[in-house]
Amino acid sequence: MLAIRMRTRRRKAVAFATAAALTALAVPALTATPATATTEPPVTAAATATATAANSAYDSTYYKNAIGKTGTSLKSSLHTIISSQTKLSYSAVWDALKATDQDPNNSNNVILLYSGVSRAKSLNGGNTGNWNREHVWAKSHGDFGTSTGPGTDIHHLRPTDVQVNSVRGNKDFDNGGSAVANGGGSLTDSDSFEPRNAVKGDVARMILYMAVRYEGGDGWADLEPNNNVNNGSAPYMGRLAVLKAWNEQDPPDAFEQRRNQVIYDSYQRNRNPFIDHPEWVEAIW
Ligand SMILES: [Ca+2]
Ligand SMILES: [Ca+2]
Ligand SMILES: [Ca+2]
Repeated sequence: MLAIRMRTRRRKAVAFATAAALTALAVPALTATPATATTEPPVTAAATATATAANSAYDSTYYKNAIGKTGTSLKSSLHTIISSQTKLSYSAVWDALKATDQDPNNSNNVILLYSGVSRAKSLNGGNTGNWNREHVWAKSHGDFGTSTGPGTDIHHLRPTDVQVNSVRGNKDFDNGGSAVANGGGSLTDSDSFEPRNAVKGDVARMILYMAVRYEGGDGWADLEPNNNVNNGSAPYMGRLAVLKAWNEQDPPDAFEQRRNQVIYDSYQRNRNPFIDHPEWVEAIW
């Protein structure tokens, strides 16, 4: 299936985020230094309710066919909704990430996902000290590569330090391990990676977006979470129980919500439903 996949190069359908879009959402100060456990917000029902209420404008429009559903019915509706999207080429992803992951305190920089470091946008590349395009859903899990499709879907593509990206590799996500060098508090062992606390929920919601968006259509693998590590090239990502806990532990913040909005307004025209409605994780899984 994958071997015969041929894709035409899509025109870069990229409208650069306008200054208005970039500043439309208030973004609180975001430290450029790695977050620590002590900065983790407590899990509260209010946090989830706030995230839901903040995006209620989309419930009667974008999400109207999904509202009130649960389980496979909800997943199916969301799949249909979010599959209507503009697709980027892999080369266009560089500039997109410079907008979606811009440091709210320094427009010349991006925030690196795992380390929390603020680094110059101009330092994108493949060398030590550069940032590159991390596939949070590791592209080997389903072997989708970097052709236009899941491998260029910026909902799960994030700037990361080249060396930290290499340490993560294609490991599944789980708790535990030893500290990753320059990883901002991220941990790893031989078969899994645990991101720093401040982005645990972000990682969970990216993985689960991918599971809903890619259901086996268009020649791409059906991506799904499971409770394993060592998934290798199978189209699965673990561990689901841990990802669900991370979604509760780290609710969407302004940076993550702004990112979703910039992707929707200026790039892909689709949304990550779990950033708008984190409670939908439990409703489906
Ligand atoms: Ca492990
Ligand atoms: Ca977060
Ligand atoms: Ca799927």
